[in-house]
Amino acid sequence: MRGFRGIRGSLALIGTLSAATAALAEEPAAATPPVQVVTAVVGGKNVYIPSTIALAAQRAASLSLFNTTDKPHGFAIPALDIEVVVPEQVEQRIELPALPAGLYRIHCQLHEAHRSATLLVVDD
Ligand SMILES: [Cu+2]
Repeated sequence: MRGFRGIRGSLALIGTLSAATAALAEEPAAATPPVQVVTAVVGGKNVYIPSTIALAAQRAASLSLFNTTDKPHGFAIPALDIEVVVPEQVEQRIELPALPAGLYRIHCQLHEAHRSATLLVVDD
């Protein structure tokens, strides 16, 4: 039974954190830390980490794109007409507008073999 109470306690904590997150949601986007995305080589493949980037719908957000590799890489979201090139070993910020919920494909416009990612925008 102790384990069960432990889970309930954790759920209560999650509820508290959700309330805190909701309070933060009232802040303008500039006050919210950027969501961090890294381009890295994993197993010989260029990948985005994380490969699924989750954002709240209807809220502007900043992405910090850090290219840890030794080559420039792209970051394109065709549905949003976003296409940037991040030089090697550079961290670059991009601003996303408030978006409707949905799935948005992310890919590297420079390298077809670079593994793609997904922007998941959800109602909260
Ligand atoms: Cu690439």
